[in-house]
Amino acid sequence: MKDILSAPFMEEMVRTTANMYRHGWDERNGGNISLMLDQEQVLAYLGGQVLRTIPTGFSAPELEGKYFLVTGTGKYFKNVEYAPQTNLGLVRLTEGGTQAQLLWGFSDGGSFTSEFPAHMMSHVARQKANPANRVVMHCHPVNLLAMTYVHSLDERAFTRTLWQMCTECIVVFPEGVNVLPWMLCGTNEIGRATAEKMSTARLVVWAQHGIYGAGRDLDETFGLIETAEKAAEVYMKIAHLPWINTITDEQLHLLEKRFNVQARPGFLD
Ligand code: 2HA
Ligand code: ZN
Repeated sequence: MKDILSAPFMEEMVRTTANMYRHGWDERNGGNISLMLDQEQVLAYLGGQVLRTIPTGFSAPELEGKYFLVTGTGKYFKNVEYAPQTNLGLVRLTEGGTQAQLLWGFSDGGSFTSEFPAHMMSHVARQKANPANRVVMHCHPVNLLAMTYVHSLDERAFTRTLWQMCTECIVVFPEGVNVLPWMLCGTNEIGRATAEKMSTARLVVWAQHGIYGAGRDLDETFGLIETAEKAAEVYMKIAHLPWINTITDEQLHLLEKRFNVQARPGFLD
């Protein structure tokens, strides 16, 4: 059996958590990632022996038999690269998604992230929107967070501001961002609300908390959050200054045509 620590998906997960930490997106135990894996990918490294079974507290029949590499509750992204086996776990969902069989990791007796419901429900929503979706990522990027204190949380208004802050934004996330008002985190309720927002966009802002991103792979998802966060950073640098130039709707339409993307209907004039 090959060493799972040298699996490409493991190396990428470790690199990604380290990168996110260095961006300042994941202080202390902030943030969490789940990566959906194929059975063949997993069984190349593990015999499939179940170490223990952890109840999930929700049901997700669509995810029956699916495998996820996921960050642990209370664990620090900063530490993942030094002890992947303690800070990450690999689980298979069974019994209609109500149970998670631990196949590897959480070696100190730990468990998956407290945001597991939001992750799993978002995977269901994104798989429906695009079956190639494999990743859900949550973190606390400072400028996006700051923006939720000073900007309207209206999704059209929030999206348009981000699109106006960097030329690339409308190309990277033409569907825009969705926004949830402040809600109690770690609950099935915020999980359901996040998943509903995920059906129309790969980015969901949690006001006064952070952001959720989803995508085909870790790079795409990281890049989505990175681009939105850069736009929010520009906004936070200029929000209090006289604003004498912008990217116009006419120019945003030019970008749509040039890069063959379709902006969210109704979001451009
Ligand atoms: O896991 O980010 O939202 C820590 C969090 C909770
Ligand atoms: Zn959080």
